[in-house]
Amino acid sequence: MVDKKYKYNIAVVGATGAVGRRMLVTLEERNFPVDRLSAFASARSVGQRLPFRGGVVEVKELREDSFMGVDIALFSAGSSISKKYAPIAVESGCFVIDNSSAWRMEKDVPLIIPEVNPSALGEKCGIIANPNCSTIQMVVALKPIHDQYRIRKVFVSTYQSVSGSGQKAIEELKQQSRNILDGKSVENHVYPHQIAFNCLPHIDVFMENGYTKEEMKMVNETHKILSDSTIEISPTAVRVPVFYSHSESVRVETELPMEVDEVKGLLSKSPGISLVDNPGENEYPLAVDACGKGEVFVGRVRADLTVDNAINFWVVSDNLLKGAAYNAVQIAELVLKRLGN
Ligand code: 25A
Ligand code: L14
Repeated sequence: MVDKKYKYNIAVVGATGAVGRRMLVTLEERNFPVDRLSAFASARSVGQRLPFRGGVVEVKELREDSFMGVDIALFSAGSSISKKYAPIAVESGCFVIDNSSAWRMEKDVPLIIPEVNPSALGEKCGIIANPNCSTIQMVVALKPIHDQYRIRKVFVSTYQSVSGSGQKAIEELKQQSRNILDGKSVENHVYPHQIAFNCLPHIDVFMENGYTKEEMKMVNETHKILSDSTIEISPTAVRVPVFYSHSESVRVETELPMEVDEVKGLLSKSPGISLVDNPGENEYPLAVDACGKGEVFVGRVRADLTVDNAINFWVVSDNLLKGAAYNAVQIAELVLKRLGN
């Protein structure tokens, strides 16, 4: 395991992807104590040069012996790569922070949002899982409300950007938009239908209960992160033709009564949250404003019209940052703290 020392050898697996590139940027921006940075991807990307700290890092092909001498490995290359290579990386003595869904619900794998459940990191750990992007931004907003008023039910609809499905989906939305505006026909490869100028109530695969896997991740991961399976959650996940940042409409019912102004005060001083709630000036969270930022933006906080103990709000965050790369680097910082640095 990692020795106490000032700088660490870091590997990014899936470094050429939409999330991997932001992992490099976030390590740099947060001035993470990196000694050597290794960038891994598939054979397709070997030799590509990625910018890092004023220089470049050359991409290498991921192999079983890639983790020799690595202290912390950040994975974002999809579930099958994580299933195969995360145990190999742990075996070579490094911490793995995994962004895929492969390990999240495993009993001994901590599932961490640093503002919400840092203590779940535990004493010994090999693989640490980064939650799903839609779950992270919702739970950052739910946590202070749950602590204060005890949440009973959550109804949530998501408006998720295409970058969640990786770089190929970003290209698909661009190409389809151009073709439609030029009066040409469109092709779809990543999604089952045209995404440009459309909304798809379908993210990840359908399960037997009629919900999608993305929707069930929001239920199961929230229970695990908040250590409370009694919270009832009813999700609908929708893909919208937006490039970056996910938005969510959330309705929360609590055991104790809430005052809207009190909830706003609570949210505004909670870690990782920025309250943007000034409808008189047309100010509320927007995907285009959240893009490139690490916080979770909350607004449109208002009393429910049907019962006393419920509120509605709108929550927006950059899915590639707080939903993935930024949260992963924050977890890496927790690991360093645990090591005494
Ligand atoms: O398998 P799943 O679970 O269904 O996951 C599907 C995809 O979702 C993305 C990720 O796509 C993943 O492949 N993803 C996963 N978790 C995500 C999350 N939380 C997530 N997206 C958002 N939020 P991706 O395309 O963004 O990144 C894939 C990365 O994995 C590398 N990879 C693939 N197979 C591999 C492998 N690495 C090692 N071994 C393998 N067998 C993949 O590398 C990429 O880094 P690549 O060599 O295939 O590179 C893809 C090429 O795409 C171009 N490109 C990507 N991003 C950009 C870009 N070009 C310009 N700008 C960009 N931002 C490059 O040309 C690159 O070479
Ligand atoms: O489970 O397609 O983290 O938007 C996140 C992105 C699943 C797919 C996860 C998408 C992925 C999702």
